[in-house]
Amino acid sequence: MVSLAAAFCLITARTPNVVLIYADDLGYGDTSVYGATSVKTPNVDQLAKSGIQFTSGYCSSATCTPSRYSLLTGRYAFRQQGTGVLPGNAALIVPTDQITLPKVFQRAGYATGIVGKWHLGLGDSRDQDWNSPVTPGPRECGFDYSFIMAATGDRVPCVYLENQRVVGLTPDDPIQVSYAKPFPGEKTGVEEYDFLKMKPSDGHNQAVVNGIPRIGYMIGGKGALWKDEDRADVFVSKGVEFIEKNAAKPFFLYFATHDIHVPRVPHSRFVGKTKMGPRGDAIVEFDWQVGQILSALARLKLADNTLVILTSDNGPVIDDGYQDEAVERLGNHRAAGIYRGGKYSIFEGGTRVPMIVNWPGHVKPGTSSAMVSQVDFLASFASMTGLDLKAGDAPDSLDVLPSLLGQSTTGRTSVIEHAGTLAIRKGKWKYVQPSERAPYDVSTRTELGNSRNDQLFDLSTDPGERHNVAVLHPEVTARLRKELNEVVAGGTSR
Ligand code: NG6
Ligand code: CA
Repeated sequence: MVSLAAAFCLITARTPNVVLIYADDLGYGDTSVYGATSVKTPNVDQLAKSGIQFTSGYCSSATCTPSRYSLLTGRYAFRQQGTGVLPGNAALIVPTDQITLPKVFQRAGYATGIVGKWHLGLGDSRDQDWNSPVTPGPRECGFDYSFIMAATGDRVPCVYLENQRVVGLTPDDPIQVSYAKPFPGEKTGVEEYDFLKMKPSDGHNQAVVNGIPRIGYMIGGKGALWKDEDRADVFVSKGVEFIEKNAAKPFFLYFATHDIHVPRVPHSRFVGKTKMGPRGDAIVEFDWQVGQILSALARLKLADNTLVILTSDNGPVIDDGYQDEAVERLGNHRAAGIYRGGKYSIFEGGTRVPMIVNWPGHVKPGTSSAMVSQVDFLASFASMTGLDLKAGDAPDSLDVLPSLLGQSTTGRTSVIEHAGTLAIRKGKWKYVQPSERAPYDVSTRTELGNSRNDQLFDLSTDPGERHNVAVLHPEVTARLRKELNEVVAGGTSR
């Protein structure tokens, strides 16, 4: 008879470490392996070519917070109010009494860590004291270790938190954060306009940190303020340190880069590496980070026992509120590949994202058209580590492990896409529910995809969603509308 402890060892002995590299705003067509020619991404390409490159990988929503919420909870974000793009002082939105992706790994004896962008709120109210440990946060969600930025690069507080404490803070210079009004004496992006390193194209005119205007106000914490140019180096060093410290145990590292989100301020090593300006250079900086994580795994002889997933939290955006020449220097680069729309959009460009799974010697290299969503990672890794999910846990997470490992091409049969408006993709069909929302966003120049009428697209012949065939196929439209409504009303889809 196998003792419980021995059984535990048997399971953990054969399950790999997992490193999830989560890009911000990286579009389907932004890497060379997915078709880009104006930027070279050798590390991403190598990962894809020696692993499985998915062509129907989805994030759950066309913006950051809801996608990250779904990734960690296995629940579609449209089910919970308050999962839209959060300010930097939002309270934690992930329920701490429920299963999460890192808790799945913790239960299997893994060390768990997050390095990078969080953007799921911290603390239990909007008046957190940033001068003390801010809780609840990553730890209460299942991460043993965290080194994070609270929200986005363009939102205050512009500091890192390590294990939920602001890094580099000194007692004589406490930090204060507000999303309501500037602090007495604080100079904003409006007053500092002429001196800004990067000027806004929309919004982004409040606190000025490192010469860059942000959203929200803050004062104090001078020794804690980040330098955008160093962020990739900082995250890489913390990510590699986590891997080194846990090399002897199984570990799960959620490595969530700031790249290629705005403000795009890559390190001088990457400036000018593409003709596309900061947005292209940020892709190169992202690719460099991927390379650094992979070489650390190789150096520590962990590569063969580590499953690496690379994906993005939403589709691409070109002008996201700063004058960084992304539009002017785009050339013929198609950030969403053949797909229409991008970040914020219900068209495929919003949620169909790059997705790569690599596990040397275990997954057979190739491409896969299996439909998989990031909301499925929780149930899939529960399956991999032998954890039975209870009814009600992770209500939208499906076990697609065989597809993730390239042993099946089935994947899920349908997926919900979310950009405020909801859509359902099933096989070749995609149905978009009618919406009163605007069809186009002028400031980001995004085709949002909304229409007051039902929309139906045949993605097999029309991946670019140009021809609404809802009136030609009323029965398909009705069937998909019904299925979408059932997923919404049912509270679960598992
Ligand atoms: C928008 C910001 C944009 C970006 C986005 C969130 C303006 C004008 N635009 O409100 O710059 O921060 O929110 O991006 O402020 S996400 O990837 O975190 O969802
Ligand atoms: Ca994002």
